[in-house]
Amino acid sequence: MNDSTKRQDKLSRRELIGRSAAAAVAGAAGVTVGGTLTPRAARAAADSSANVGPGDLDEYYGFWSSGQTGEVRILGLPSMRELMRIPVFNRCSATGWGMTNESRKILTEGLLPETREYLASNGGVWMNGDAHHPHMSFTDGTYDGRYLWINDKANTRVARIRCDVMKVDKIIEIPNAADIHGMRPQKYPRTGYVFANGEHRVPIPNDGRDLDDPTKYHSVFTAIDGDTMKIAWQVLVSGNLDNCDADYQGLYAFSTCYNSEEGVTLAEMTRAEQDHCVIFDIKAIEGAVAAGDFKEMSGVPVVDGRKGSRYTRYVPISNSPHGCNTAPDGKYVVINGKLSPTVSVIDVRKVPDVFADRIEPRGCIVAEPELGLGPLHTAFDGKGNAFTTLFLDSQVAKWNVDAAIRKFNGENVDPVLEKVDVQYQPGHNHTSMGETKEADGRWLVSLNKFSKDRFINVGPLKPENEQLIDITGERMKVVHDGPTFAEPHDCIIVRADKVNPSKVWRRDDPIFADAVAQAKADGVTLEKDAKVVRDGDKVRVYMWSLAPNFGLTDFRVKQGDEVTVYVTNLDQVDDLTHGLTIANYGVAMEIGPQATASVTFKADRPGVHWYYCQWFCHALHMEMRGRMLVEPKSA
Ligand code: CUK
Ligand code: CUA
Repeated sequence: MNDSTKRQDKLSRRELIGRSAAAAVAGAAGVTVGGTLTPRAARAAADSSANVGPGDLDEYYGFWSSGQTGEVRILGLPSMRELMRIPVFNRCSATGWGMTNESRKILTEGLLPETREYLASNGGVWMNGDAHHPHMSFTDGTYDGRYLWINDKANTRVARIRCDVMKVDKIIEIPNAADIHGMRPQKYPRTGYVFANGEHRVPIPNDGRDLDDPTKYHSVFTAIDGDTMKIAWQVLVSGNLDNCDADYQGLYAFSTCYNSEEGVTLAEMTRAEQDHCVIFDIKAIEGAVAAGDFKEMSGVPVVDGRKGSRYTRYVPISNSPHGCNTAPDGKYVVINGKLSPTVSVIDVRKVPDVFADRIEPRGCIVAEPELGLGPLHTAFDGKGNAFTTLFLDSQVAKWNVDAAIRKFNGENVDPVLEKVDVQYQPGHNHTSMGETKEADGRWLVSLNKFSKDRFINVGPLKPENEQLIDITGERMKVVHDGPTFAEPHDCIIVRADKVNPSKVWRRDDPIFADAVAQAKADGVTLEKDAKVVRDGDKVRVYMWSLAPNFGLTDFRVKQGDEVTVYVTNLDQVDDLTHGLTIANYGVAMEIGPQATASVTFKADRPGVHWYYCQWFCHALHMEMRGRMLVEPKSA
C-alpha cells in the first residue's frame, strides 16, 4: 500500500494551489459577488484540480482502447490531453502501420494458417479491429511497465505493445475461439498468463460443419503465455464468456458468462433467470494439461471445463452479468448485473470451499447490493469503496463494500454513499491504479457512450464523452469533459513512474532485425551506406536520413521491379523523426531516431516520382526529398 500521509500531504498541496489559482482568477476578473464566487468562477475553481498548465507534466499515463478504430491511445492525466496513438488493429497513414514490412510481419506472423490463406487474396492484412480492453503487465499485484495487451473482438486477436517504444511487437490470432472479448493479465506472481475470453459460440473446428446445430457450438477461455505470446492452454466452457479478471493470489480467474441457455437469438439468450460467473482453477487446469486430461485442437491443449467439470465452477448470477472486477484488497471480485440492478460480490477466500464442494457455488457470494439500473463495470479507490457505472441511469454509484456485506448479513445499512450524473450512459470506468494493489483513490474516469448536446454539433456522428471525476473528497466531482472519437471502450490509469519509455531506438531492436540481416547479406552497412542493390527483378534501395537529407538524392528502377526501400534514421536527437512518402505510390512511413523502417511495393508506374520526408524535422524539411526514376518497360 502507499504511504497515505505522504499522499494526503501532496493532495492538500495541490488543492491549495488549485484554490489560490482560482482565487487569483476570481480576484483579477472581479468575479466575486459579496464574497462568493460567481457560477463561472466556481466552475473554474472546481476544474482547477484537473488543471495541468502549459509545459507542466501529467502525473499519470492513461492507456485507452479505441473500440472500432482499432488503436490504443496514450493520454496524460489529469489533463486528459491525448499524447500519442499506437496503431494496432488498424492502418495508420502517419506511421505506415499496416504498410511497412516490419508492421506487416507483426500483423501476419501470428495468424492462423487458414487466415493467412484467406488474406492472401484480401490485402494480406486485416484493416480493422475492435479494441476493447487495454491492460498492463503485472508483477506482484501491480503494474511493472513492461507490456500492454489489447484484445481485438472483431478478428479474434490479442496484441502486445512494448512499453519501452510504445509499439506493437506481437499479434496473435486465438485458435478454437471466436471474437476475443474480456481480457486480463495475471496479477500475481506476475504476468504470466494473459486470460482471454472467446465470446461467441462456434463449432470447433469452425470449418462449415454443424452450421445448423447450435448444440455443437462452444466458447473457449484462453491462457496466453504473456512472455512468448504462445497459447498455454484453453478451457471449453458452457455459455458465452464476457468479461474476466484475475485474483491477487495467482490461483483463480473469473469470467462473466451469459447465455447459459446456449441460444442463438436475443429471445433465446435472455430466457433464463440466471447466468453465471465461471471460476477457473488455474493450478488444477495446469495439472490437467500436465496429466494429459485434454484434447489437442489446432495444436493447443483444450481442457473440458463445461458445467460439471472439476476445473471450473459456475456461480449462479442474475441474467446476463457483464463487468468483472477484482478489488485492490485482493479479497473480492465484483460481478456487475447489467440486466439486474445489483452487483454480486464474490469473496475470493471462499472459492477453495466451492471447489472442494464444501459450499454451494452461490456460497462464495457475500453481498449483492442494489445500485441502480444497468450496472456495467466497477472501479475501486483502495479505501474500501467501489464505483459502479449505471448505464441506464447515466450515473456512477459510489458504494462501500463492507457496508454491502453487512447489509447482506441483515444489518440495516445503506451501502450506497453517493451517485453522480455523467453525460451520458457510461460503459467502463476506471480509477487511478485501480486494478492494482496500489489503487490510490484520486481519479475516476467514466467512459460515456453518448455526448448528445454536450458539445457543439459535428453532424449526425457524435464523439463519445469521457469525464474525469475527482474522488479524493467526500463528494465525487466531475471536473472535465473529454470528447473522443470512436469508441474508447476501456482504459487504465497508470502512475507515471511505472512507465519508462525510451527516447530513441536502439540499433539492435528486434523490430527491424530483418532489415539489418538483409543489409548484412547485401554487404550494406545501414548506418553508413546509401546504395541500390539489384537482385533479378527485386531491387533493394538502402538509404539513411539525417535532417534535412536522405542518403540518396535519386534512385532508378525498372517498371515492374519489386522495390524495397530501407531508411535508417541516423539522427540521435530526441523527437527527431523522419518519414518517407513516395508520391502516387501509396507509400508512407515513420522512421524514428535511430530506427530502420522498410516498405516494399511494385514499381509499376513509370515516370518521375518524388519521395519526401513526411514528418516535420528541420527548417529545410520541405527540401528533404529525392526522385524515384522508374524507367518504362519499353525503354
Ligand atoms: S465491454 Cu463494452 S461497456 Cu467490451 Cu468491456 Cu463493458
Ligand atoms: Cu526529415 Cu522532415
